[in-house]
Amino acid sequence: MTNDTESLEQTDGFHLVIDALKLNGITTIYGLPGIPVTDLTRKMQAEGMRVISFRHEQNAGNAAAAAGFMTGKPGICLTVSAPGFLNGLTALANATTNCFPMILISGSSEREIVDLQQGDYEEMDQLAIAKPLCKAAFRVLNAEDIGVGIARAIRSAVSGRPGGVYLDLPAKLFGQAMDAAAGKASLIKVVDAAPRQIPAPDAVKRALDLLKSAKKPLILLGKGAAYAQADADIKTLIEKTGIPYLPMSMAKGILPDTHEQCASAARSFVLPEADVVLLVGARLNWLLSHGKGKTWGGQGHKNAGGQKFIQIDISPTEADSNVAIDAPLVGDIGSCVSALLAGMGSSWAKAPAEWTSAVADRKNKNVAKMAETLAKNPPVMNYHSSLNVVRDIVKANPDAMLVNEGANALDFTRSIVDMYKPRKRLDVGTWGVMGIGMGFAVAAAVESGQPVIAIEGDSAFGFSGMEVETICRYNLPVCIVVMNNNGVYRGDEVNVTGGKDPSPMVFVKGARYDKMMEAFGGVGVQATTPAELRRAMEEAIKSRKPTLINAIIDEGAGTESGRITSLNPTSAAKKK
Ligand code: ADP
Ligand code: TPW
Ligand code: MG
Repeated sequence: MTNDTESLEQTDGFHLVIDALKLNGITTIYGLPGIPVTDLTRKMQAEGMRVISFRHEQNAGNAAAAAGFMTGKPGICLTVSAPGFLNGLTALANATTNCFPMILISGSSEREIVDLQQGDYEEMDQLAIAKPLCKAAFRVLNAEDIGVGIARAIRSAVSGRPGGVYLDLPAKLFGQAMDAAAGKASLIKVVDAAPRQIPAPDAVKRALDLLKSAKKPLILLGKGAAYAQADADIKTLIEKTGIPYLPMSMAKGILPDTHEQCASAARSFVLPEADVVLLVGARLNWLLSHGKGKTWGGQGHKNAGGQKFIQIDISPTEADSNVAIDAPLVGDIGSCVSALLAGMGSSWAKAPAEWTSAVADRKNKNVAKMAETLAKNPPVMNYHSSLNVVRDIVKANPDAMLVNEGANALDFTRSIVDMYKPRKRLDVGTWGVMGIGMGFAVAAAVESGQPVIAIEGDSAFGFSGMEVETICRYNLPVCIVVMNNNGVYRGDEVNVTGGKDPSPMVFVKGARYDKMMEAFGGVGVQATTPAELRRAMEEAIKSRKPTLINAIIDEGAGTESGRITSLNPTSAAKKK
């Protein structure tokens, strides 16, 4: 029997998931197969989706998160039940922390067995576990609800403050059959998934009044500003006002770091000196010393420095999270910046020359000092002499993506390697998490089609290093540089007891990470000098072959925790 919405043909849960994703423009999946999603991955590939299959779910999840940041569409990670789900969950929580849109789709076991705790294969109440770690979590029990489930997941991930979403798909769902036409009719193409949020006119006026009163204004760009893809308006705002700006790590390149108003090299001068600070998609969290304390010119670590703040953010509850925000501007960055520009009109006065030239003086001095250090070529390669090479390579290849993790390997790369284009730099983000490297590198290559340079501490690399096989399998143009100093922060620590075990901070000395890449058919190179590093990187970019360069770094060159040594707790106990 047929009527308008019924046909002789049938569809099933597998195909409805695929059709719902494709209908919403999602064509790439990062995941790892197994019960109950093995056939789903096969069918996805058969239906024309790109399925990137990883060696560990955390890396697939990190890839999905990076894809979300780069494209503004939710990146999708697909995992198996319980342990696979948990492996992916770290990446989901990290994506949420970073405000990157991603959806973790996980298969799960039989509801009735899980709920009675009867010991099913990979039994776990995944929905309950995911909930506190992401923005939203949904479960679909019936095939006819797949369309709604995926639509809700997409909207939740990208609207408002972006973040991670969990979508639980129990095994039984995939096999459920239903009429094909009715199935098709049940799917939803999400309209305007991330609606613009226009700031209120009085909030715009308040912000402009405060900015106008500033004698020493400063603009801080965060990764929210990069994510928002409002590059042209942000550039106009900065150049029209003449205000010095500081990019946070992943905001580097929204304007080229070589821009004359970029104050990165004068950070410790502009933060305490500024009187009005305009935050664009940047939170006053630990990365900005919570907006107070010495960094900001405050007397003690709890004292504010006296700056007035304007904060552009899509989340209305972000303001006042650390210090008072005098002019919150709630809306999407594109709409907020264009409202500011409209309100400024054509006769807006530039930032006072006294301030901008003081910033320029400080900056030029520091840049000259850095140039001297970079020009040195010490007998054993260190962070400066090696990263001077990376700096040149990135300059010559501004479209390449840069992935970066580690402690010293992170901090020195961030300050030495200039970025020239928006959303090219992917790093450890808000948590300072190790392990994003290879997942981010895979997504960077897959989503951009550009060469990827991954600058990795040797410890950092170890968290996701097995994915070099994935990089070789998909033949991705990824050049990994392992900054090998034989350990975490430094490689020269010893076991103070004199016992046989090494210090907890060090690794096997002289490890050949390059051989790992060779094991899977990629190119492995050992580099002990800047010249060798340069040659190998140039060749990797040119050939687009998966490459791992084991760069030997002076094992005594680093400092504990890089730039954040002071965050290590020290004992207050008096010692005799
Ligand atoms: P950073 O670490 O670079 O300082 P954060 O991750 O702390 O940046 O801050 C990013 C901020 O950007 C978050 O508070 C988030 O709500 C905000 N945000 C993200 N996307 C948008 C957008 N499209 N419009 C406005 N704010 C956004
Ligand atoms: C998930 C703690 C911060 S940085 C780091 C660790 C272990 C590695 C630093 O050594 P690396 O870099 O990468 O060799 P370098 O150049 O200084 O020698 N576990 C997680 N996240 C974090 N941040 C840690 C541990 C950590
Ligand atoms: Mg190291």
